[in-house]
Amino acid sequence: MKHQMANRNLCFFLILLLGLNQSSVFCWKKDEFRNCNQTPFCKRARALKPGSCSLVADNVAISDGELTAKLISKKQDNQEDESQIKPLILTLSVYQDGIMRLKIDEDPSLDPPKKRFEVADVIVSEFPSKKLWLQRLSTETLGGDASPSSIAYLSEGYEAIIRHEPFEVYVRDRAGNRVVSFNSHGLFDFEQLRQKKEGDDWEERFRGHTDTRPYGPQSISFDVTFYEADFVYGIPEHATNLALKPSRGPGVEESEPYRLFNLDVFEYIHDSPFGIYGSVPFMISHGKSRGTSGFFWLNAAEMQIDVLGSGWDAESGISLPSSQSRIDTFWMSEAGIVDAFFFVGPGPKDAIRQYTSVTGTQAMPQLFSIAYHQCRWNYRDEEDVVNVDSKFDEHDIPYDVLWLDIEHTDGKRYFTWDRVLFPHPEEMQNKLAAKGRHMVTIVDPHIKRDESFQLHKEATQKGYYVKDAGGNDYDGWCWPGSSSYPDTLNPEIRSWWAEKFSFQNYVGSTPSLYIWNDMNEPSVFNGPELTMPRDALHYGGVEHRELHNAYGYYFHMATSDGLVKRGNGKDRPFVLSRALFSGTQRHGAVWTGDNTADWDHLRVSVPMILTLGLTGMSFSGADVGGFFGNPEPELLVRWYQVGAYYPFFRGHAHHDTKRREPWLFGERNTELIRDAIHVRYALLPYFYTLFREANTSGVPVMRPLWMEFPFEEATFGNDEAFMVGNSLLVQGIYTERAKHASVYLPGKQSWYDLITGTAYKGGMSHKIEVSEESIPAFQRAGTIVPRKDRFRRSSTQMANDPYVLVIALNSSQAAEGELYIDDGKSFEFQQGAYIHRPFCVLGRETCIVKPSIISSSR
Ligand code: NBV
Repeated sequence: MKHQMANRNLCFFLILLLGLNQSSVFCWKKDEFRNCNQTPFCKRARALKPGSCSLVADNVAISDGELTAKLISKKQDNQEDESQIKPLILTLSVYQDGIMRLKIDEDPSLDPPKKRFEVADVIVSEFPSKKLWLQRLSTETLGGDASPSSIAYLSEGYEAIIRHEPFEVYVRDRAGNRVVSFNSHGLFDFEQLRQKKEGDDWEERFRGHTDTRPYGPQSISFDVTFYEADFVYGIPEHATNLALKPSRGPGVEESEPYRLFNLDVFEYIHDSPFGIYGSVPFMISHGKSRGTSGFFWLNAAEMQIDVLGSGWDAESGISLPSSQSRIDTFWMSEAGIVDAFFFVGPGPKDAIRQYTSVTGTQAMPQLFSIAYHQCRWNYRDEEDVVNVDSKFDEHDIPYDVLWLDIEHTDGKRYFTWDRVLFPHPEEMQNKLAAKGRHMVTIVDPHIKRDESFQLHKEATQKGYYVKDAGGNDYDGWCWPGSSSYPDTLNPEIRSWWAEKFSFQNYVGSTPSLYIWNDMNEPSVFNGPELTMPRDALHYGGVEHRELHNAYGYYFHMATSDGLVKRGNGKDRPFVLSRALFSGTQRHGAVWTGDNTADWDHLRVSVPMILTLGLTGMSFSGADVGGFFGNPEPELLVRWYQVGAYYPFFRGHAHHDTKRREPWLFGERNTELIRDAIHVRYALLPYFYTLFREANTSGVPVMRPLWMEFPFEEATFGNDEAFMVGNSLLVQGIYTERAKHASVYLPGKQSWYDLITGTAYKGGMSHKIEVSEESIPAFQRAGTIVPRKDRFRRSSTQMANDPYVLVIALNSSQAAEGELYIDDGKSFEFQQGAYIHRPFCVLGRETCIVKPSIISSSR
């Protein structure tokens, strides 16, 4: 750990010493993290040749409404063959709304050495009831095949097919066109658990760390093909483009596969397939001729995914049914089972609705939490808090939440206060609350191993910590020094953890205090790749390698449950988490971690947030201003102007940076930042309405252009501009001293500049003049955007202010929009205590209000 800290300090020291421009310096320690070649399962899988899978589907039948089969090796009768695998069990089930689920696991009746881990608590409880009971299978020989295929009904327009030999699974439409397929290139490989034999060396070593790997190799890999696809997107979290570039193939500069492994990456760079804090194994494809489809692999072990450039399989001899465009991908995971979901789309919003019907939609946030947040590592003491708070008022800048980072605690013991710096925490929170403001404190998962710390004593006595490979409480190094980590995979431990947030247990907390979970990948300074060893043990004998990517998810879930419990289930929680996994959207907000104050990071924040949105996580943002380094005032202002449209809007900075509250850069810059924040406050009713849409349908608040204009090819690769809902288009400015921006405005209708009202024609690019005052933003003709135009100190104080409807007529003089209102705080909206009003201005046609909008008020 000393070494780690020394590195971090050295990195900053170098920056200071050299006085270099931040944008040209990065201290990403590539060598601290494994690449594919240093990761045996990845290296092995990447070396597989198309067609190497020798499995055939046998005993294909219907049982309990599902299709079942055994996957047997063709080499079955060769008893001498060491590589022979035992039959695997396959089940294929179908669900309402075009969802197919494929599971492949070892056969429990053949006594594998261990039950492989199936990720629990991610699939929503309602999902199983959407299963369609399969009744019939037709078995036919398709195309030029020698062996039969079994065909099952999937939905109105689609069928699920399992080809027996060679084994392949796919979805096709009724016209016979394929949509998504699995193992079409014969790359499926499943390393079965086996007893260790003499001479087997299963250990893996990396930079002085040894992984004992007591169960040996257990990886899984396979290929997935998307048909009629122009691009693939998704699989966050990476700092890279929205449309995923191929990682190998002819003419492609071979790169690492996209890695999904939750890691605390110090000073991550702005364009890389390396894994950072979160993992969502959900990919979406989109193309102009067919639309969208999706594939999700529910698996929490390390995953690596290749996007294969066309022609990668030229020598394989495998030819797939013709498709204008096809994108092949290759998925590899260290452990777990195949639990895969195929989504037919065909619209972008359909695919997201289908995915979120499995993993849940965005939790409805409290209204205050979608307003502006002010954070810094650290606001030093109560006086600092009072000053910052009053300066916002002095400068007439609204804000809703003030954050306290790790230094507010007593020696990094979470749930405590440094009583010298923060002697009156309740009073401090109450003062903020009097202005309708809130506070957030940080609670990380590393618990200080200090005998006099009650939380540690209790966790030790109850046996609530994650264990090391030897069965002792795992002891790692983090901010407090020697630390242990609660095993929140266990529901009992989650509920114990949740209790810690009661007002009685969390001394000094008040109802206006909310929580921030950081370092929950988990980050361990002296662990391999700065995380927990893969052979550490969890509840039920689950190895850390099997659930690593979901560790932070369970911790976030337990924290969020804690906030619900403390208010007797009345108020919605607010918990920001750095680590994330599929389903995180149900538990709160996320942000993109420790970015850097440079233009590239400002630019990449947009595709990063868009990608999170595509995978159901609407409530996300990036540190405004950049966490590391000191932004030039121009960059800071531009960041506020883009950040005002992030679903989660928070300014934050590292403790080594200069103070950067909005009023510290001269009057003009203060004014510009104030204006940017005002834009957000004015649009709060619109944002809140969009959050409700995300909450009911999964469709994200911030959207790629192609989600609204799915047939307009010019939008598919555009990740510099984005939509907020269906009505606003925003173009970020990512360069210094920009005078013009080229903005593509899609669709046949016009667009109106948000500030000047100037109309622009849709379906073309415009060279727009840019000033320092704002970034280009437009309202689409034919829409109505609700706003509140009176500025107050906080969103809470705007509660009774009048609404303003901004109506942008289209060429038929018509427009429509909607407004969602509830108490902004409680769960009563779930009982119908809300108003959801559609608006519509009559043009020449009859005004038809979307039937999906239900109005309700008690
Ligand atoms: O708690 C300190 C920081 C926090 O400010 C930041 O937002 C997190 O992403 N934390 C990481 C730990 C240290 C980072 C160098």
